[in-house]
Amino acid sequence: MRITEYLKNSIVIFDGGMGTLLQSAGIPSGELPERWSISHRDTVVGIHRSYFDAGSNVVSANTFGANRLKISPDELEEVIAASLSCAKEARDTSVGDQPKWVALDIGSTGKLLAPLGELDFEDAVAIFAETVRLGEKYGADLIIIETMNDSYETKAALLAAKESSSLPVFVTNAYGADGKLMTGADPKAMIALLEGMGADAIGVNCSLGPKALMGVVEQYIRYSSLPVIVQPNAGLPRVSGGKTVFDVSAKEFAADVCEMVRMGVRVAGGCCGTTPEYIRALASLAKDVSPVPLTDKNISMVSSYTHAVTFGGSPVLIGERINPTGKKRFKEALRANDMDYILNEALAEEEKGAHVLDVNVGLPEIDEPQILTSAVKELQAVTALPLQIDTSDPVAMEKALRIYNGKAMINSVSGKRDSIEAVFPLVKKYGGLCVALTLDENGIPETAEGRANIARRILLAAEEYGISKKDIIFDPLAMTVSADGQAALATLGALDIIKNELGCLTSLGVSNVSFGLPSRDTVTSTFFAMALTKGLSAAIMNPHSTDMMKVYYAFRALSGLDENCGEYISFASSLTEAPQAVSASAPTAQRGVLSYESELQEAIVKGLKDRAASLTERYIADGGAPLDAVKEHIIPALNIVGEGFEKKTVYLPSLLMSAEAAKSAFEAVKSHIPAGEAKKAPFVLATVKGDIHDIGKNIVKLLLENYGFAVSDLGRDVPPEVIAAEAVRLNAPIVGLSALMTTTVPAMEETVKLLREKAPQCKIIVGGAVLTEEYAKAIGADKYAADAMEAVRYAEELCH
Ligand code: B1M
Repeated sequence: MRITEYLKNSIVIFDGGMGTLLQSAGIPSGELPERWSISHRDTVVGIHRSYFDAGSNVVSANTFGANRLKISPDELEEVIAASLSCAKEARDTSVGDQPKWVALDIGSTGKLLAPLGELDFEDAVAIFAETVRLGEKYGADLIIIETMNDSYETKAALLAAKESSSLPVFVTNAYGADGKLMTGADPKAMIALLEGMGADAIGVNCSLGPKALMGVVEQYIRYSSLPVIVQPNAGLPRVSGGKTVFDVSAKEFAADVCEMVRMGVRVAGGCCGTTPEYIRALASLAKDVSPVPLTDKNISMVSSYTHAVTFGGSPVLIGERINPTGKKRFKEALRANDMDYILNEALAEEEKGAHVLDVNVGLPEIDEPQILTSAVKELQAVTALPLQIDTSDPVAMEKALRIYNGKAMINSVSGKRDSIEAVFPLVKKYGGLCVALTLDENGIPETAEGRANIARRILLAAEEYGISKKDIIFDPLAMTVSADGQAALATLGALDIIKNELGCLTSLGVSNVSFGLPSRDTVTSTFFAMALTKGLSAAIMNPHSTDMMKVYYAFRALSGLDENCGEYISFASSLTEAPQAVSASAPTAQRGVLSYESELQEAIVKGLKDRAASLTERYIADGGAPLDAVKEHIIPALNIVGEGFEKKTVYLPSLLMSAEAAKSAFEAVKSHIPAGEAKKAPFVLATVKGDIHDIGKNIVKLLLENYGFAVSDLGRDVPPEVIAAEAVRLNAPIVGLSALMTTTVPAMEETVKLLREKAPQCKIIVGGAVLTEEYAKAIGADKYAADAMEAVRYAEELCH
């Protein structure tokens, strides 16, 4: 029986940790565990068998790291074949008579995907696809994608699994103590993404002990319609007496995980630190629990890499401004491939309160698939809002949906056969909430009933493609009221039928209704209010229109959606402070709503690379000293992001984008400070081992060179031996070390020690955000420099 059939009415027990058991069996640190399926076959078979004997229905083959990045292509097939054969032998020779399956286990590649890291999304898909094909070839019954802490890599792995095999796919993510993935996604975002793409079971693994995961698990049970998986660690690992130990006992683990099974979890097992003893205890408790029936939660969601937006409750505002229609400046920007213009529009709409951003870059003379894809890539690097992919070109739509990091809104399908055949397969494959326009080959029906009939036909077609009603949102088409006095009423009539008779979501591009009339905002916002009272779920609208936002906030307050009218009151007070609605392209100061001290700071905080560089150029052209740009703008901007990161309001992707923007600003500064002639002593400079922060170190280098020092910059993450060897080679009188993290100060200390031993002639300057005078003394450095200039002054003193 396929495991997905069995799961419909049963609880499935997975296995527990593999790595901890291999360590107990003596695997040396640094050796790839997957190779043991060949070199220590009996050990691996024995571990799998002990899990089956303990009551597991599924064991995960020893393939967690079996991918081309870690194992050469020649060896990969042999490793995967051997690993699956170990698992199958264990299945065939174990004692229990429970149903048993073996899973191809897929873990992270260990690389971050672009733009956060170097790995291209499609390369990641190809890497996973190779493993998947081999897994299916060598007899896996299912695939488990696990311990993923980045939504984008999870998407790449799931896409590869769906495209390259017909096996059931289970997916689990590793959440931090804050209930989010490392790159920021919360459980609802992952549920939206993975359900949309057709995973068979989803959930949580690794991370923390079962108690600490309870909140995340509850969310999966509440929002997911799929079977939920839980495979926690036996608590957080810690090192004691040179060994890794876990604090949660088998008994406690089994009781906690079984409690989750009673709450509705359908697939349970363990991760790091759990052993067959844990699984035996869990299986014996879980066998007396009746599975909680699976229910369709019927929640309509779209998502970004951080969060989901739910439809059907409070109205959803979809920003309409990333669209060239009627916008000369936007068209020019598109032709010139000026992404900053689009990014600024997006950020301005976000600031004004949009929940989703429509992205339309359709111009006849541009390469729409290419521009739409790059706009989506760049947008998702600077905004956390979900996107609506708006195009009539199915090639562009597919390309954009593929690389979108989340579950997108898709704009649009219509009742035309061609449109349904082009768009619905994409909705099914990539997931999405699809806007369906109530028009067909005969045009737009004039009557409400005519439009509702098209909606009915679209719903039937969606069902044929296996697309759920919750993933369709109908747009009954707002027509221009100045051309037809009955137009708005027909739209509202259709909306009423679609919402109340068909029980479906609705969306309207409201602005069209007022075309050709004076004071358009008055008409549009009144129409918006009328539509909201008929139950409109979402509007594609201009969030810069104060009239529209007034209606939105007042509607929420009047509908009991705004506790104590709090949001309405704060919106109303912001109106008195900043009464004007100004376009995104206006300078920040005019927008009057931001608290950054300069546009340059804002550009860095928001991760706008090109803008940061051009503003730096402008600052210097206007007479600003290049180094003041660093001191007054670049560093304070990074401090804002750093604080946000600490408070968990900013996630790693944004931190990286800001760092990139700071770098490009810094490059601009650099081009205005020519290096002085290297006439002074050699200066060895490095960021210490384990630390990849190099912005501060690069500033130190720039200044030193400017003062004539011959800097040998060893880069970042540099081992003590390399630094010492360079100091010896150059007989350098000074070495400068930078460290930005508490965790890398010990590496600095180690480097200082080694330098004292190997290059006793040199003086050592240390710096970096976490260091203090006392720290510097304690680790034996000669000098602590609070900033780059202090480092230069000290070097000057030494060399005179
Ligand atoms: Co990260 N990061 N980061 N980060 N990052 C910090 C340092 C952090 C304080 C943020 C926070 O939580 N508030 C925190 C460390 C916490 C701690 O240990 N106390 C942190 C963390 C935790 C991390 C990661 C672990 C996040 C993760 O992956 N979960 C990860 C670490 C990866 C690693 O190193 N192994 C990480 C990654 C990154 C990015 C890659 C995204 C990026 C770095 C990009 C790059 O450098 N190429 C980044 C950034 C940008 C920051 C913040 C926001 C800014 C750092 C910076 O460039 N400041 C930072 C928060 C903050 O500091 N506000 C943060 C501007 C720079 C000019 O200042 O380097 O201090 P600074 O240099 C100054 C002086 O200190 C001095 O001169 C410079 C100015 O004149 N100075 C010297 C520096 N070195 C000197 C040497 C000298 C003399 C003076 O003589 C030789």
